Amino acid sequence: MKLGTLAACLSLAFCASAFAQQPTILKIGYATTKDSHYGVGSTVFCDEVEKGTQGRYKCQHFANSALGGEREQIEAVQLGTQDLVNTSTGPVGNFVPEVKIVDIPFLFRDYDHARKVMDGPIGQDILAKFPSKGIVALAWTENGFRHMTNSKRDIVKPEDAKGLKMRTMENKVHMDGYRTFGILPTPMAFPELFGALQQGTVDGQENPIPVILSAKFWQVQNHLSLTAHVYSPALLLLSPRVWNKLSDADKKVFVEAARKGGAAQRKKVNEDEDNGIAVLEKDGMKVVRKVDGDAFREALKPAYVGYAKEFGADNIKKISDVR
Ligand code: EAX
Repeated sequence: MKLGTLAACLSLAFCASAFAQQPTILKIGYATTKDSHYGVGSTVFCDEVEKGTQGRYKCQHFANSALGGEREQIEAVQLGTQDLVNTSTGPVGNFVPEVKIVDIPFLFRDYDHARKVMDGPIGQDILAKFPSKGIVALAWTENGFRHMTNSKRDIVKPEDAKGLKMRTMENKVHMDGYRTFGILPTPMAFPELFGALQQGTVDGQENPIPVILSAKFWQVQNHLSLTAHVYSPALLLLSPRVWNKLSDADKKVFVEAARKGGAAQRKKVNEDEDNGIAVLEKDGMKVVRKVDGDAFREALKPAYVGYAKEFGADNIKKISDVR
């Protein structure tokens, strides 16, 4: 210890900080703002990790896709150049194919159903598939049920969506399903989406209310239809480079923190669903609340033939049957 530090040790606080280990800073990234659902969930996770490790681990937040699109961020987590990403499942199936089944449109009846599946054996088994692909899945978080927006017209039934060029996530399960609605799916990374809507490269997009709010899509889209055509799960993913260095006790802290983060994120999704639609309306969006869900489900039937082939009809049924 330097002499100056020794002198400073006469004051207890200084002394403690002189001996304290420098905290490890974890880079965490997500697509939307810090006050959005992803930011709220990530903040709770980070606070819990900091508390549970007595300050040995802290986070640095990269909101608003500052570290790139979700696919890029997942790749970076896999490589270890980024520590954490709180991401939708959009591109995740390209890394861990077992995830794809939960991206099937109209698979989940409502939030209770979706959350029960994710928290139950089916969802937990999927999390266990990640390590063999070089990623650690700490917990399910949540993006929310996706709704369609566009700049052309009200969408009540699939015929209204026909011919609309809609940005989708880089997700084949979604794209196969949306084609049956008559949409022309255009996959694109999220950071490019606002500009594409603004320039009219695409007519529309689909995202949960918290994302539509946070990304201010009301500035470039005037029609919102509450189609809730697919549940969009999300995940808190950690780099194995970090995980493998953690003690067993710290691993527990991280997993428990991720679960708490996920719970907070879901709560924020609920709040946005409850209050956000009126906000979007006030901001100028025309909202279609009464969508012909049966017509959309009927249109989707041909896609389900493909889903059954790919995932097994019995596996899909196992998810539908969860009550
Ligand atoms: O995860 O790409 C998307 O539309 C996602 O829903 C968004 O990035 C939030």
